[in-house]
Amino acid sequence: MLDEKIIEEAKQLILQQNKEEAAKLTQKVISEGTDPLELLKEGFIPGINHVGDLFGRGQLFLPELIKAAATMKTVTDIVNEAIADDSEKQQSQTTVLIATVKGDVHDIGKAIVVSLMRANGFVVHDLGRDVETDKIIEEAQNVNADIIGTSALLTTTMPRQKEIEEALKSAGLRDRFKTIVGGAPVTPRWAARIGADAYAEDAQDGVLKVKELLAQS
Ligand code: B1M
Repeated sequence: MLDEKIIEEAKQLILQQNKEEAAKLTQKVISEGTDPLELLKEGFIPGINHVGDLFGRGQLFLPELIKAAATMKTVTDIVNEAIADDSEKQQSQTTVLIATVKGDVHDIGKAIVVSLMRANGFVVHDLGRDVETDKIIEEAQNVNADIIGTSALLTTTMPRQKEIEEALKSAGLRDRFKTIVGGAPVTPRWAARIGADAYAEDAQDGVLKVKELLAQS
């Protein structure tokens, strides 16, 4: 369990866009043997969400949002590396293809999802961000994926997740892959509406949903 003071410090460091101190705090927590995912979940993620709220209300501007995002990226890179080091790397036969949809460059959350899935032994092909629907489907076939996972952070890019479902159907490939959708504005209702196989709230839930989908098939 993390100390309340550390959690608060993590939130503040994101708000202050203090990359160096945020990196130091993350290293310290890892070296003390505390779960770094808890630091992300309880401290840094609420911090960046608060930044997003301030930005949305016009109380903080794009340069600050970019600096806060860079701070967030630094700490998630450190955590992702720690998760990878920690894993026993027992590779399963499950292949997941992941991408942030076209028009969307948000990839901090997706990177956490990718790391945790890899740490759980899944083979993950990460196509990056701003990826065209056709490319996602083509690559899913090339790598013989079992699951296609997509992330969307903008209400304007969520429809791309629907486009993927429709493109899979028209290519006669809908039964070939299971699909998981995630991202801050995405909801279980949206997932059901577009016909995705699962919705994942966060990285841990993403791993759980992959396991559930595999158990069903
Ligand atoms: Co932008 N942005 N942003 N942004 N940004 C949001 C999303 C916004 C809500 C902020 C706000 O206004 N309140 C808003 C969207 C509003 C809307 O859609 N209605 C917004 C906007 C408007 C924009 C721009 C348009 C701003 C501009 O240019 N004027 C622009 C768009 C660029 C584009 O994509 N075309 C933009 C740009 C950026 C930055 C580049 C500066 C930066 C992104 C940097 C990067 O990712 N490399 C950025 C950031 C950092 C944010 C906020 C503040 C934080 C996002 C984040 O990293 N969260 C965000 C506010 C918010 O989301 N509340 C905001 C932390 C991360 C760990 O969480 O990504 O949600 P998240 O991932 C979670 C879960 O969602 C889930 O697990 C993750 C781990 O727990 N998950 C999955 C995600 N994908 C999953 C996939 C899965 C499973 C789970 O399976 C496949």
